[in-house]
Amino acid sequence: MRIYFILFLISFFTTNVFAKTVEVEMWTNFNGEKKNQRYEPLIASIDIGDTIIWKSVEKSHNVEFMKGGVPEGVGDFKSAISKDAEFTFTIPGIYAYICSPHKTGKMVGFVIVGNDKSNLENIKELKYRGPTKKFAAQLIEEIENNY
Ligand SMILES: [Cu+2]
Repeated sequence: MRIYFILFLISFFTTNVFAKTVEVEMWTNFNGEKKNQRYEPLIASIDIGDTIIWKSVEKSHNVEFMKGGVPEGVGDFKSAISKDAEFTFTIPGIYAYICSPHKTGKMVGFVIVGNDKSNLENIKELKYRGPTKKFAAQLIEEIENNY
């Protein structure tokens, strides 16, 4: 009996048995506003082991991790346009992602995994282009102050 309890404890601490799935929506006309393309929520704070599903609520969007915008050890991720996308986050830190067709059009989002903001400086120094630059700066300020 005791061995089962020990095995249970080991599995409990090596996998997140409470792992959950969080939805982030991809919008073209968010809130009924024309060309208000964005992710909702813009910032998602999740636990290690959780999965995000990006829902293609309106077409022509995807998810692409920014180069240098993820914690060390995380590989590239780029999803198909107009399709739901899914990623399970096993490495803590901040993830910056963009929509490939709208990376200069303010379509940027962030995921914070395991309350770990240790790569915040890297996230600040990424090359955000066009109007995305100002928008990303606002979101990063919010991450810095409120997460
Ligand atoms: Cu887009």
